[in-house]
Amino acid sequence: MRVLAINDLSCIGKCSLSVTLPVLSACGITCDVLPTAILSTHTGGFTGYTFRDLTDDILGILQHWKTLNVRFDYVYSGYLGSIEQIQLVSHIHKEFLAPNGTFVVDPVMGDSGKLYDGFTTEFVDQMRKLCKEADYILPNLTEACYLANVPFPSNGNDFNTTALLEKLQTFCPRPIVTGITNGRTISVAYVDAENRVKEYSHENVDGFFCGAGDVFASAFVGCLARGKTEETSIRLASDFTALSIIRSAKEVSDKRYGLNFERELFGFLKNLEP
Ligand code: PXL
Repeated sequence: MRVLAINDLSCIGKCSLSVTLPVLSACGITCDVLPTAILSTHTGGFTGYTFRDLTDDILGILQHWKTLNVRFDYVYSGYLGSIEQIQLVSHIHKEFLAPNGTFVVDPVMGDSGKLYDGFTTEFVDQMRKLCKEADYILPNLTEACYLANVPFPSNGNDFNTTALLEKLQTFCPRPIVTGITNGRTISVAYVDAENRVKEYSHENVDGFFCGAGDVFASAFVGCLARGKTEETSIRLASDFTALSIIRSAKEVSDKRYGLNFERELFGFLKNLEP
């Protein structure tokens, strides 16, 4: 099994490829990478970061890969630096995904009701088109609201998750929405194989944890690639993410430096391979 992870490399802050590589390797899965940009840190809370767009390099990399005839069992895309890169991911999906392969899109664009630095509504529109090609999309609640064109809830309690999932299903049959808070719980909402809306919840921990979505998405892809069902993959990835957040809330003083997911990897793997 080989996964192509298309994501940025943020040198500091433990998100994107610096999460995906160790998590997929630990799952026993080959993780090939296509870096979309190199940043000195991620953009969530740091200022003055550097950002090198790698679009030109990607074109050369893809040309070389064509000569190798490579195909990937999974293509998993995350943070994309430009609309041109969204179009390149669509091309990669068509050219490099193995027959019967799985295309997973994490439409990384924002959090806490807002788009990240550098993202526009035009980017959201193009990302929605990419989501139409995906087997699974993994937006957080903010990204899901932007994609579905519904207001971000100021109070999660009166939010209609079923209506949100239905809207997302008009362009992707398998949406999995993370980070739905409701009082003391935080949930992942999805539609199961019988098209029933389900939620899987954990205790909510206050604060913004950059990279949590990448921990979830990487673990989800790793579990799928190891042959787990979608539902089991959601549960294992959520447990791993929630435990990493709970640990980090206690141990990491500056949350910008990312989750201490490393210390929860062993427990995650024990559940993956009981
Ligand atoms: O974890 C999402 C993410 C990925 N990549 C970059 C980011 C963020 C969130 O802020 O800034 C560069």
